[in-house]
Amino acid sequence: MEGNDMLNTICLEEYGKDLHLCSNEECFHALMKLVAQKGRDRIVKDNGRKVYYISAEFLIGKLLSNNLINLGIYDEVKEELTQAGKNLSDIEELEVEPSLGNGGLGRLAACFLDSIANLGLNGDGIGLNYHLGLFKQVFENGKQKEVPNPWIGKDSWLVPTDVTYTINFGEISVVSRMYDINVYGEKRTNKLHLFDVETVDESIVKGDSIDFDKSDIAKNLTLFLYPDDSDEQGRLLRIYQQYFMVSNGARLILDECRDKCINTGKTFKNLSDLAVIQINDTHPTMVIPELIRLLTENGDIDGSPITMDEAIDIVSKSCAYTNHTILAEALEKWPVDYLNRVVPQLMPIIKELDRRVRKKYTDKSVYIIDDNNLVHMAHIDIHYGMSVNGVAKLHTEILENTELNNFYRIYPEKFNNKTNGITFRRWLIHCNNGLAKYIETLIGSEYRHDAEKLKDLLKFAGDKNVYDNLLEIKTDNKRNLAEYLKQTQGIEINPQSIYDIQIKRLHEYKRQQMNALYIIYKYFDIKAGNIPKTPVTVIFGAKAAPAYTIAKDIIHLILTLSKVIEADKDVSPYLKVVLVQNYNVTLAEKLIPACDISEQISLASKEASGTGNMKFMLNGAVTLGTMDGANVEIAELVGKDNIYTFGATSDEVIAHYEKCDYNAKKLYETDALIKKCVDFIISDAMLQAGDSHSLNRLYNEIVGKDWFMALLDLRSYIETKEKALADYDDRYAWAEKMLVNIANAGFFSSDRTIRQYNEDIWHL
Ligand code: GFP
Repeated sequence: MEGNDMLNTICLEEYGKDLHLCSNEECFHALMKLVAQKGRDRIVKDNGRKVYYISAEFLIGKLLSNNLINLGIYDEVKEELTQAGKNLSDIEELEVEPSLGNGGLGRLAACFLDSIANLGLNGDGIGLNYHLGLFKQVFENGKQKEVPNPWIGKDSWLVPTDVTYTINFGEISVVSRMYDINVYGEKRTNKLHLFDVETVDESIVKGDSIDFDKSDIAKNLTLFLYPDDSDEQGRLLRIYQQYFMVSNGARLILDECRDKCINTGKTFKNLSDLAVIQINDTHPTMVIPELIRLLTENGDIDGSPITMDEAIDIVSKSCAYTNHTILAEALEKWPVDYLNRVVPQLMPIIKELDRRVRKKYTDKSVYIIDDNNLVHMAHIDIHYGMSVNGVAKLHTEILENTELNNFYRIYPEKFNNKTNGITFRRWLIHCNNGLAKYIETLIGSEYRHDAEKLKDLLKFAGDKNVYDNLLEIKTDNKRNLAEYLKQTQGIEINPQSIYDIQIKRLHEYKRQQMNALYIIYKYFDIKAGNIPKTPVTVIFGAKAAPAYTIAKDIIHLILTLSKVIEADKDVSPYLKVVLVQNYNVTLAEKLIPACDISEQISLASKEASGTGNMKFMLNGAVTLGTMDGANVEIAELVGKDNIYTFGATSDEVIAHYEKCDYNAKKLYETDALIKKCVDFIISDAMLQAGDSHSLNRLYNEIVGKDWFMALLDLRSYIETKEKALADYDDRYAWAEKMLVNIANAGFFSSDRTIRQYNEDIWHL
């Protein structure tokens, strides 16, 4: 068939045999070739203004199917493979997922690169090539163990380039090399540039651990993302990594702009006409002083000098900052002493930036260097960038009115909101192709380019035939997930049960512990004879940061609960608890299409946006959540009948923190239900099945502190979740909620978000 032997042609060239005779490995390799061939036509000459998205994380996921979709050859390739007796998903299993991110921050960066390329915009990513990734999570004796997660194999999408720089630190210099991953879009091919150090040495990692000599920078610089920073060496290493990323990035940007200047008769004074640098969270902040340093030290393209005033002006017009959290722990502050040791060449510039702020403002809270000699990275971004954005309506309001109010009063014009989004190409068309195709039979394929068109689905409200089909697709996905978990993790779940899913980084503010307390409630309820009509499977996926003790205790609690419930034959047929091992993008792609209830239960005001919430809704799950982050916007879009909200409002929570009047112990002592649930953590059954030290520590933390107020919302959470579970049994009423959620998800396309970044900030 014409056009349908693309792969076969490559197989003949590469292996001298037909596709059907090739192994899956050979097919994978041939597919990579095909993608490279097709993507080549879309390489557009880089002229004009370009956005550089700098980020410590890019959680890109497997790329094969995504690339085929973005190149518009997915269906054809799938068909050709099927004809040859091959299966695309089997081949995809061979691909190793790049381990270059941690959570929502990194996944957002990946969705953004996808949308930038698909909208035909000129924009590349800049990050680091961590060889062993974040870490791979394995469970041993009911606890998380971290092991290296090597992902760069012979068939990786990384392409080495001849771009290299010598990067100087206080005491040493290293030589970098840039590797590229192509980002294919419908309209153009962009790049993700990942910098690496030539001397990196994986063999310094001790055995099957994530432990290594933190002082040997030349060998360890690009081993891990977020290496343990619980000691001074670890914190210094983070600064080494950050400077390495931005110094390489800054040089690349200036080199590319130099070429463009020569072609267009511009100079570095016009840098902001040629480059806009989006700083993703505070990790890349040093790009600001580094660019200023390079401009003042090296001068303009013709060698003429650039003054400090000019350099600051040029850089301030080119940089924009995105804030992703209001948690103090994540707003980085580096001791002057550390910066002096690692990047002494930047300190005079940072001091100069601070001096200028002090000259203008008396309010100490906006200084860059505080009285304790800490450098507030976000303050550099805000004073010396042209835009500051939050990532959901509520989050931006909190930044403006509370967290960054002192800055907002100085620079109201810089503040803006860009509600996050997700790429529908990965999070619907790829991961839930059955649903995507079905939607197409109802409303046509236009929604693929204009996500708002999903609203047309509302015409089918009340159509039982459509409801039957939606429910059937969901059931298929649930069966597929059950099979996948059985095959890959040996976990058995019941596809007839309700899938209630919470997948995200493990953090107390995201409140996996509150979900665990609900499970305990449910356990008692079933024990008391209240058998649910439909069994429930509560599924978690979460990694805990290696040095975050309480988060690891929560993992232990979930795994221990899972064991205790499994062993209890009165309860286990109706309630199952699962924590999948090593949650990543690949697993998310299987979990999300299969989900019935999407858990978005952060303490109001703490989750800047969330993006999992959007993926779930798009795939027909119903949200159970607090009025936090983008949940607020989801609730506005779907209406109160199609979402389950509960808990304290963000104003109430902020007031509790201000007045310091939250008292977990009192709630525990005065509410018998709460006490019963919390006490179960250290019951005989749990202590026999788990580790008493860890369970006791967590119990004490919850009763004595509960910083993220799980006990405050526990009662309303239990009530609301019970209501959602009961509603599930009215299948058509539930299907209507599914339909309304899918139909209203269009707003959360990252194509929309990127259009807004472009209109308001980038102007490409
Ligand atoms: C962070 C925030 C989320 C937000 C993402 C992307 O994600 O609320 O949606 O950034 O902006 F917390 P995590 O890294 O915490 O998952």
